[in-house]
Amino acid sequence: MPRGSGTPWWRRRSVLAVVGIVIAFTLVLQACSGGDGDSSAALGDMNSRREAAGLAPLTDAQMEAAALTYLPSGEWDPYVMFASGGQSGQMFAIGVPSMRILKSIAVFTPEPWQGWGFGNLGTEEILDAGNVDGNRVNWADTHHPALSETGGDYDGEYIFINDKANARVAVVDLRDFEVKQIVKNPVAINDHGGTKVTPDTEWVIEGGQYATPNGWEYAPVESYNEDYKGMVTMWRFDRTSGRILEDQSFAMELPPYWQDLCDAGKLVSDGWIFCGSFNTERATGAGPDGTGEQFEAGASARDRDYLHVINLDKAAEIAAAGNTFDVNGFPMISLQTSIDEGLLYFVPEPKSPHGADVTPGGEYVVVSGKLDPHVTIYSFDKMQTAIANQDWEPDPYGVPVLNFDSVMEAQVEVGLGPLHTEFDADGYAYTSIFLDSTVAKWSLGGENYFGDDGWKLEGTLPVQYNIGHLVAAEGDTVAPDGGYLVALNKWSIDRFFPPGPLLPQNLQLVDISQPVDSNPETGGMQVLYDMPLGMGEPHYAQIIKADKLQPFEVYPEIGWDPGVMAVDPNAPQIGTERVERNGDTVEIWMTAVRSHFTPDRVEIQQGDRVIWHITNVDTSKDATHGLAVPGYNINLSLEPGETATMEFDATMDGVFPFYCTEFCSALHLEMAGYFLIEPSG
Ligand code: RUQ
Ligand code: CUA
Repeated sequence: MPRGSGTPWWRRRSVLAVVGIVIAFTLVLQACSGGDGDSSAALGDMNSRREAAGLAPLTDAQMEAAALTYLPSGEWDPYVMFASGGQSGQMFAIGVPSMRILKSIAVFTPEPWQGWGFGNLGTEEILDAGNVDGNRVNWADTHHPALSETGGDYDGEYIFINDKANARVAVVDLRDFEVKQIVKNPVAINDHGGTKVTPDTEWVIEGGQYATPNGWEYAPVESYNEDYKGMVTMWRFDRTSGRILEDQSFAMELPPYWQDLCDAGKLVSDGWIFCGSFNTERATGAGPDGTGEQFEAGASARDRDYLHVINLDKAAEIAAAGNTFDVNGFPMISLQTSIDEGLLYFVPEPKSPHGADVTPGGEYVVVSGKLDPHVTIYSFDKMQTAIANQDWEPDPYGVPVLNFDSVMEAQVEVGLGPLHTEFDADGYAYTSIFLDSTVAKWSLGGENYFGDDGWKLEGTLPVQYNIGHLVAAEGDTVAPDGGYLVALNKWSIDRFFPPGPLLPQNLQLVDISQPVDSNPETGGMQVLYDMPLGMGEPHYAQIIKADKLQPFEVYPEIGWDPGVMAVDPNAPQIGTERVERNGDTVEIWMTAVRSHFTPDRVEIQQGDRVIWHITNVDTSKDATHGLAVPGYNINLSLEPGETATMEFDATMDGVFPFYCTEFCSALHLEMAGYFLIEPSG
């Protein structure tokens, strides 16, 4: 467990690294400036070059920040951040500390560079699994990525992410950074409280948000209190197949409060989950005639809402025993069963709460109140005592509400509009403060951290502007790394050139490697870098040590089907290329290699059903080929070894030159072919 005493290895190393980089930088500058031995003269030299380029001069501190984020060509980032892509429906992989974008991973939204959803049947089937009542929903609002964990620590194998808009969850395999599965939640049409995973990734948590009747059936809003329901869904994950097992998953019915972000217990609280909520007022909005109260006021009227404390292990037993009812073919534990079996408890949480973050040792749950200047820290141990002592009052549905004073451990005043909290290796917590636009650093108390010296604000760092989530390196695991933190800011006014009225998000890299007393105001925190991201609004992100990731360099065998992560026995191979006709169906087996397709002329009849297989038989790193077929909305990306299949009806006649869309060789333009469709009749 991290303690306040002693300097962890990474801090010593980063201090040395800073000193080393600054010295090296100075030496280089001295060499360039004729070695006059004066670092400010060297800085002056650099600044005169900046001035000549029309840039403002740098201070020493800014020069240091630049040196701390600059990676020379060829040096890799020690960390990778996975950020949700917000309205883009995707997920972004970003190197830390350079903040270089490595990939926008196609998830819920078709993406042409990766050939995601443009004719490749494997990708179409995954996207179709996320259909809502048969409708393809081509976008998503991705919120919370969750890396798979072993023993509460990231293992680098999978990452999950939710779609808040449509209540869907996707599974990404980190061997190829591609989505393998999308599941649509059968009981809810929207979500928010996920994804989070349990410490060994047995369960992927998807909590609800805006209450609807189960299965989003129609019910008049007048019957809100009886017919509308909240939910949390527990998706069973099977690591061997890399799939969510829908038939072993279940949901829990909750009161129609609006459930918010969840977190899984760990170590001492393993087996439990915690979800915030708001709108325990059960406001239902204002109609056009002015009846009712708008949600903004109606859903924030009460002083307290409820942290949901759920006994997951016991709930899983109840679900496995079949003590459930059926919603769209999916098992759901009724609210009454949860109450009778002791699966669900509430804890009052102050003033429009947000965030529920479990400390590294699992001892405490940290909750913020959007309209309360404190974070409130609850003790898991005290919750268990309160449960054992029946120290509670029922809510209107009969759910036990534990006595606030019995379970509250501490409150720390951190600023206006606190949201989310992450942790470092030394026992400090970092909370994003939306209204103040700051990151607050505070010390954890209790015997595993700073004891009686804890529960204290240590400093605040201004960020630009209005931070939502924040993420520290491995900062929500049992063993946070510290070192780096990224503030995911919602507003970026005046920070960058404005590309029209829609401004990019501002991701700010923060150095948290320095001791509190190095800067009493900020508690040692320092902004190093501003990164504009004009691709969607990242909500949450997670940062993993890069050496925990073991991605394929090329697919292991020629003819690899990424959808099943195995060789497709029907994949075209060198020597098996052919075109076969069977009635009105034409089946093509084609290979691609630098710089040709085999065959590169295919002639069919209008009205034929086309089944087109293609394998990239190249085996060298990054030798990707594309396949574009004009007019038919087809575009594939075939990474080395990959095979894909398309199926379509040749409705249009004409001559369709198909070609490779990746500039793969000197004769890339020659990597083309003719697809001739002779008119029928
Ligand atoms: S919660 S608005 Cu991540 Cu702050 Cu979604
Ligand atoms: Cu293959 Cu260009």
